[in-house]
Amino acid sequence: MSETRHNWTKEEILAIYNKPMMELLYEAATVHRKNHDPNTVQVSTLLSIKTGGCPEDCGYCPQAARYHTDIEGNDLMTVSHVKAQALRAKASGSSRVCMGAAWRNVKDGPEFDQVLEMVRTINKLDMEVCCTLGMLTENQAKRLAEAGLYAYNHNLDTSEDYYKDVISTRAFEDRLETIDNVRKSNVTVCSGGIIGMGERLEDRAGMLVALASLNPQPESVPINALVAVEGTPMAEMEPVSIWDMIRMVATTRIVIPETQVRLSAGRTEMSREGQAMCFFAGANSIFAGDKLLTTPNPDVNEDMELFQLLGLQPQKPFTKISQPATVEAEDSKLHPLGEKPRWSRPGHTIERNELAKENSKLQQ
Ligand code: SAM
Ligand code: DTB
Ligand code: SF4
Repeated sequence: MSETRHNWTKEEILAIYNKPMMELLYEAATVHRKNHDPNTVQVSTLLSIKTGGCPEDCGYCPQAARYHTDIEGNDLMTVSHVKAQALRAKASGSSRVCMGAAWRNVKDGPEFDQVLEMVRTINKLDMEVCCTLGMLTENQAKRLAEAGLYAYNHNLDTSEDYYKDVISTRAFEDRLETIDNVRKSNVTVCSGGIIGMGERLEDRAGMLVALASLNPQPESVPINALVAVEGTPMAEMEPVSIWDMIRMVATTRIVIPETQVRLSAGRTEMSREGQAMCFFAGANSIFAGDKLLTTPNPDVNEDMELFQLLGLQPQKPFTKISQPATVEAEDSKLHPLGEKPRWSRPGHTIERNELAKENSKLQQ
């Protein structure tokens, strides 16, 4: 495994981001191969369980009540509806369901109890369950963990410096506090950000400094390209260039080597070749399904065609890399680079070769 560093400086990260493209791709792909199976990509399905009407003012978000977008707000989804959607996602190859709510923070009460029931229900389907519900207390994180939550998504979104230009109703520090609360439970952390919001390259690097300095680093890092939605303050932003996306994915892979880098919002604007370059640069996770939370996403069949074309396989649920220290000697034979990752879920270890077998079964 690559050595995981938590003390990256902005200057070092910028130097990586700005390397000649071929150097950057080679370095990122090398780190990727040392830490992951480069032919396996996690497929996660988003489900908006509570859409619109959010009191926050995140400048990018179509679900903020104060902006005049076309979003129709709705009540919290029922547990049976969530179960039906999760089953559909599983049938189409997803190993994870991520439930999103347009909330500022979680409030104890019947709605949170309903979310806990959703978590228990999806957990029983042998899928990873992720939630993104806004700010969370330590006690709420522990209750989600007890219900079987596998991951909690809470993005830093941008650098600490630029954060206040994007959101005024909460602070960067509040985001870190929620991530800390999640870490106090045994739920894994998913945290990343958005590019294309008018930030400088220094802000992209600053966000990666903050993510890389978390100890442990997040288990997943979603990289979103801004979906510029009419009615939001960011409606007129220039689309993100594919080259920026590739550079951001590659840099993330290098500074957060063990994480799953998720190629998140913005894939509808990317060619197949562009996405393939992102996978080569170290992206190993996508959101699948024709909708993200409220905006379009590529069709599942198109994604599966792309997987076929590239020889990629969907990752099995509960597959993650643990720390390198506790590896069985056996594994070294399987790794051309001589490194020995161990694949596990809490309380359950999958040998690297078993995993490859399981993954190829999934493809048949
Ligand atoms: N309300 C919760 C929160 O803010 O943490 C959870 C839902 S919120 C929609 C989850 C994430 O979606 C945001 O942190 C942001 O990174 C991403 N997001 C929202 N709108 C987006 C957009 N227009 N383009 C790209 N990413 C977006
Ligand atoms: C993440 O980083 N991106 C997802 C998920 N985590 C929750 C959300 C993307 C939302 C894009 C805009 C929308 O569809 O509303
Ligand atoms: Fe609300 Fe989350 Fe959208 Fe911000 S990103 S407006 S908190 S739903």
